[in-house]
Amino acid sequence: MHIEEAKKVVKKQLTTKRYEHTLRVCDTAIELANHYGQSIEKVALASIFHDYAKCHSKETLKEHIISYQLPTQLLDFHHELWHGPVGAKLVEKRYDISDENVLNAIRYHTTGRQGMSPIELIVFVSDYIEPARNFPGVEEVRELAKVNIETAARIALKNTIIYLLHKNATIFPDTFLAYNELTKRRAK
Ligand code: DGI
Ligand code: FE
Ligand code: FE
Repeated sequence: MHIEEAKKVVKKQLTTKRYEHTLRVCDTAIELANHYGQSIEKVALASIFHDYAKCHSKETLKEHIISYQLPTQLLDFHHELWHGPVGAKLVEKRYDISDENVLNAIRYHTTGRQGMSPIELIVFVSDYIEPARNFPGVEEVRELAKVNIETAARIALKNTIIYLLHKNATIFPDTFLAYNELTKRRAK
């Protein structure tokens, strides 16, 4: 699917605010793809679709997790984590997108996971640093993004884990697995 067509399709699924976030993530991700010599097409497609299911109700997301037999472990965690895996599945089914790199970048954009590819890392970090984000610590991640994408992702994960701990929230295992892997690699 071409990027312009993908934008049209996604625009219909999202609120204006969410669609504008999506376009900023896409621009950020294209810049990083250029910087790291990764496929512009794949990174753009994944970032345009990353929040495809974000505006679905909690009930609808839950129904999709059950009917598509996505990991039911998701249902034991915050519903904020559901739109990535559901979005990946819907995009695969509805638009015949089959590239695993693109689908994984959509699927894991919220939690991260162990073994993220460069394309997944770029989408993950771009979602965190797009220009309208103002999380505490985001500026450090913006600066790191062009120095070392793995370090940028590690700090984004660290900040999110700290934020969740302060809220007494649970942390999905994939988030810890991603953080641990990137931290071990850094220590070497
Ligand atoms: O969809 P977006 O708002 O653009 O961003 P996102 O898909 O990264 O959603 C991020 C939110 O999910 C973030 O504010 C924290 C929340 N969240 C809840 N539980 C977890 C979690 N994030 C991670 N990484 N891991 C969790 O277990
Ligand atoms: Fe998201
Ligand atoms: Fe997003």
